Amino acid sequence: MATEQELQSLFNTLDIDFDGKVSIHELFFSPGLSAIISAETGISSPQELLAMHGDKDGSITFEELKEVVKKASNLT
Ligand SMILES: [Ca+2]
Repeated sequence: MATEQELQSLFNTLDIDFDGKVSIHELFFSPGLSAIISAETGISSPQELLAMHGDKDGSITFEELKEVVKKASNLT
C-alpha cells in the first residue's frame, strides 16, 4: 500500500531525466524501486506494466501509474 504522496516521491526518484515519465530504462536502472512498483501495481514485469498501461513511446506517467495502483487497490 502507498499514499499518493509516497507514490509521487517514488515516481520522482525513478524519473532520472525529469521528463515526467518513467521509461523501461529508468525501471531497470533502479531494480529496488522497480520491485516496489511491481508490488504496488501487482504487475511483476516492468515490460508488461509499460506495454499494458504506458504510452506509445514505452514510458508511463504518474497519472497512469496512479490509476494502475488504484485499480490494484493499493492506493491509500
Ligand atoms: Ca524519465
